[in-house]
Amino acid sequence: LGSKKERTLAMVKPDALTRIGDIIQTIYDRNLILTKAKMTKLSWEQAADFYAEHQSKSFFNNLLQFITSGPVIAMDIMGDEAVSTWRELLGPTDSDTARREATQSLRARFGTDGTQNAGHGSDSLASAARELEFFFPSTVGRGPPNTAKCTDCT
Ligand code: DGI
Repeated sequence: LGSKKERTLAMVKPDALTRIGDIIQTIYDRNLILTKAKMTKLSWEQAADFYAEHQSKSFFNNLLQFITSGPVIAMDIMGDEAVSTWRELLGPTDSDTARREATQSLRARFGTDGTQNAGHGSDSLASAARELEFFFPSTVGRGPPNTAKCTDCT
C-alpha cells in the first residue's frame, strides 16, 4: 500500500570486499532482495565513466585511484524505495561522520574515511537506471539469448 518497488545499483568498494557477507545480511534484514551480483575490477577508464559527474571535483583522482585499487562487487537490489533505503543503510558519505552518528550504518561499520567508504548507492531512479546498465548491460541484441531462466529476478 503506497510503497514503490524500485531497483538500485549497490556497489561494495574495495575496502569492504571481505565484509560482503555482513553486507548481504544487512540487505536481507531490511527486506531488500539481491537479484544480481558481479565481482569485477574496474579499469581507470571504466571508473572515470562511472563517476563522470565528479570529473571536475578535487577528489576525482583519489576516488578513481581507490575504486580501481581492487575488485568491487556490484549488486542489483530491489524492494520498496530501494534507492533511498540502500543509501540510508550506507549512511553518510564520510565514514568518520558515519561513526559519529547515533544509528549504525555500513559506512560506520566497514568504511575507513571520506574516500574509502565501503560502498556506493545510486542517488536517484535515473542514476540507478544508468548504473545498473553500466554493470549489468541489457543482453538484447548481444548474441544468443541466455536460456537460464530466473523467474523472480525481473
Ligand atoms: O553518493 P556518495 O557516494 O555518498 O557521495 P558522492 O556521490 O557525493 O561522491 C562519490 C564518492 O566520491 C564518495 O563516495 C567518496 C568520494 N567523495 C565525495 N566527496 C568527497 C569525496 N572524497 C573526498 N576525499 N572528499 C570529499 O569531499
